[in-house]
Amino acid sequence: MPLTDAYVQPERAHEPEARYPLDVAFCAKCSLVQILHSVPPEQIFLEYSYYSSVSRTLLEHSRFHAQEVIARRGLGPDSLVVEVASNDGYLLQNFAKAGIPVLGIDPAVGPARAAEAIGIPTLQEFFTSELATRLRSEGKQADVLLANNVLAHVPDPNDFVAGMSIILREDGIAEVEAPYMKDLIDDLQFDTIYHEHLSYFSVTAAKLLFERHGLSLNDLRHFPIHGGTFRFTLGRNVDVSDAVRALLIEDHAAGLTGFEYFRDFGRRVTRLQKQLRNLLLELKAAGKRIAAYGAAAKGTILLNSSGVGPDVIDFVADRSPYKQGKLMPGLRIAISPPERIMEEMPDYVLLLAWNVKDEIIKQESAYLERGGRFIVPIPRPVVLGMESLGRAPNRAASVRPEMT
Ligand code: JHZ
Repeated sequence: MPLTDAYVQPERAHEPEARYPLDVAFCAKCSLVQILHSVPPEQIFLEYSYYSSVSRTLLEHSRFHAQEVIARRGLGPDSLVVEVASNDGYLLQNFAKAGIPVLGIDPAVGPARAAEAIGIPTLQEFFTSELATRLRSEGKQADVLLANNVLAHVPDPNDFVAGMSIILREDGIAEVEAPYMKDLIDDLQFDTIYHEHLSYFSVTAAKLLFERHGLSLNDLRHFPIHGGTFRFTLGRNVDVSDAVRALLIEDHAAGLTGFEYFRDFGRRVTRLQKQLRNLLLELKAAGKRIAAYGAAAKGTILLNSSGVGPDVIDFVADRSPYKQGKLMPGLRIAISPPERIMEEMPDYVLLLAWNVKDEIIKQESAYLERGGRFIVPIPRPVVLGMESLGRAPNRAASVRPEMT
């Protein structure tokens, strides 16, 4: 597969593009699922075009997170909130607005600059135990340490969590959000497996990792964001909630700690890819015009692994100005502003950013009202029109049954 975030400038379209092996494996010792081939992080994250603030769903999720932590921990002007992978300041801005000192850490040049521009002090660096030691020696330790959607991205999770332990105050808490591997497997979210994501966590695997570095997994909460995510609350004190205990039992009962659970994943993924491709080709053969929405990293994997290219998809709509005008990596479909959907009225729009489906469908309601349809690819291809969204109750639902 190509690198998911390596959007291609049109003037470089004739140049060949690097592709890397993408295999995923299960460790019978620690239950961690990992990809086997890693790409140097500098190659992925320095020129990074993922800006968290583009998604309102994520902004809202983050605002609630901040409000809840501020209240629970009684944070004020004497506290310090440190966030690793602070991106464009999407989360820390909520603490800063409440007058709480913050420090962001993120290696991505563009997003780190965007954070600085809104007044979020940001260290443009990778977070490691070495950096944590340096910050601690400068007297910087966190009352609250946040690390959302980053644990899966680091090549050395042990060093990363060791760093978390170093920078956390004795009585501080860390909150870590990571996609839940069970949601990935059960809902066939195979397109979230890519080189940016090196590890995929069950609760069991996450707990083992945290504990190895003196951090107790004391609480957790599940959120639908990104297709299913756990927010883990960690501390140096051991105060494990019933929710954690229940989830560890559930991990085991579901079989996440053994290989059997994963055995038919590849076959199910291949079937889904075939269903999607057949559906799209059938529509195309019937003369339908198809676009896609969301130049998401996962979209790169979905399109490339299913062999769906510019012969099928006319363009990919995306609100991010950092992606517009470029081409999707690999099969190279042009990325355009979402307005093009209403201008061209394709018959179908394939929702590559299926995790923010509700936000996008709401935003594109005029498209649906004019007869447009969305194809949601995951966990199985489904066509959504006005009827199936319950807005024209007298007509039959247009959900297409799974194709075999
Ligand atoms: P979105 C990223 O994955 C990469 P991606 C990363 N590695 C990670 O871990 C996950 O996030 C969590 C656009 N959009 O968020 C914005 C609109 O155009 O699903 C994005 O390009 N209009 C950090 O890239 C894309 O869709 C909208 O209304 O798969 C969504 O990408 C909305 C809501 C989004 O993450």
